Amino acid sequence: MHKHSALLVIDVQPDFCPGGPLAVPGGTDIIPLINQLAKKFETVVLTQDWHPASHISFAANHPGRTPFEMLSLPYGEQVLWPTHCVMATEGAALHPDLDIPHAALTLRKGSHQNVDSYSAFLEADRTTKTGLDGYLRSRGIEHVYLCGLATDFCVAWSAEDASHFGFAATIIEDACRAIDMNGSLTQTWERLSVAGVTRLNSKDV
Ligand code: VGL
Ligand code: ZN
Repeated sequence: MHKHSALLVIDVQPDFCPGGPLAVPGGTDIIPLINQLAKKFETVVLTQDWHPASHISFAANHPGRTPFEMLSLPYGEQVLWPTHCVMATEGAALHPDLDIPHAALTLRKGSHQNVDSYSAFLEADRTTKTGLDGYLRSRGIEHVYLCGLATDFCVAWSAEDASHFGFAATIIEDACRAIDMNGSLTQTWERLSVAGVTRLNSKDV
């Protein structure tokens, strides 16, 4: 792979895999493929969704609310999720089957109590940066490839922001799995194509 390309492996964590509280169907099936893909990239960044137990995105922190309802917050509409990826718990660890020893950076996101962060670049307030844009830029990266969980949330938001920050962005479609809540996957692909994000099959990487 070109030295100006990086692979972002988004949120491959037990809590998003079958058996976890926010299981993405087929979540573990993509891990062998991701391990193989990563061998093609010199620069690999892993991300972890990483929330305090008191996080604003958890339905459990809003009495009377249930998971998958929407809540209006100062920064916009927030999906209320089952409690997931609580910092330093086993479910928030990198999945033990990930085998990417050369990954140079693990980036944690979503640790501010009052703001969610699907994106690996920008929190949901759309102003607080994680610093990933600067990290990639200072390493000469121009093209970001994305894989992981979940296609229609953290992968999509990260891809859209990568494009927004001036990187070419490509989602490796068969190396992702979606939550697909109320048609969110179809809407997401439409939004991504407007943002200039491209999609590719792993065999074509
Ligand atoms: C994610 C919902 C809540 C994701 C993270 O990784 O796609 N989805 N937090
Ligand atoms: Zn989360």
